[in-house]
Amino acid sequence: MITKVIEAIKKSSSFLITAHVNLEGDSLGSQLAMKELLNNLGKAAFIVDSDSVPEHYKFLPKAEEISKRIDKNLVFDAALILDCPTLKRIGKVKDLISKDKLIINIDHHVSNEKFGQVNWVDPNASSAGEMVYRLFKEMGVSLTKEIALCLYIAILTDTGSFNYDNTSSVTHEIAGELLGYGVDPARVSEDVYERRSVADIKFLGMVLSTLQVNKTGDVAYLEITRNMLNQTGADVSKSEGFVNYARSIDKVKVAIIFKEDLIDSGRINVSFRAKGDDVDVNKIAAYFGGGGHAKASGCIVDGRPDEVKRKVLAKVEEVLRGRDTSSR
Ligand SMILES: [Mn+2]
Repeated sequence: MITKVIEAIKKSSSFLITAHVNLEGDSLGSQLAMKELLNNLGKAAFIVDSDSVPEHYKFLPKAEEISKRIDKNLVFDAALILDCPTLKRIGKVKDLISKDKLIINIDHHVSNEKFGQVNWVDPNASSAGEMVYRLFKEMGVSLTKEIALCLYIAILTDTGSFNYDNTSSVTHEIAGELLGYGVDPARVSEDVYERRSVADIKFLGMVLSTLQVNKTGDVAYLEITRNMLNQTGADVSKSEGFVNYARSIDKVKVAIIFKEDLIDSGRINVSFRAKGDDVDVNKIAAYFGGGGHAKASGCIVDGRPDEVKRKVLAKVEEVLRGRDTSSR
């Protein structure tokens, strides 16, 4: 609950802020805004993330202050974790959080495991950014253009530019208010979506050429191999959103992208997107130990690429044909 979060914030004086691996718009925007909120309340706060800030998000205000250093001597009272359904998702930063630390968990994933002492999980929120916005309002801290920009990007990216069904009138009202602080939507869209390199577009072309569709035409999937990254010189963070090309095909209900893990070749990162209300892909991801939202989820599956593909596709077919026996 938000009130418990506010209490916990008031009680502590120094905070470690972190979010999930594979940083994107929501995790970055919500963390940067959170740090400003805490600083404005006279608290010490620093952001440490397991992964680096992707090149195309480095324009975010104070993004350069985000550290990757796992310094075991860091002193803080509470760890504030944003946009993470499980504690494991924070990656190496977990090593900084000893058992005695207070964990404040703020998230909007329906699959959240409530791993904190204080948990505020709201699956109806469009984004972690929207939840941080609510903290600003509840705690009476005023926004600036820079904070508004961070929150706007969090909301914009997590709603697929206000296209997904986590978009509500509230989302638009908040976005409208944020624009009032001087955020320029055309400029933001250019910064976030239109600063691709030639290598990125060639990479996209290569990924699209792997497109396959099942016999019934309701499952479409794409593949990313390490080889493609080596060949094009592209960076894997640029594949955010590629899965939506598979989802955009008429009659497709489930779109999947299989990404070869960059560190461990024996595992595949699988992302799911659902279209329409027939399939809850959070349940499919959960079957493989992952999670997320009903319309967007992910998991990591151990095995060779062809083997993982076969297993995952079989499960998706089972759910689609209503033969799912694993509901839990
Ligand atoms: Mn999010």
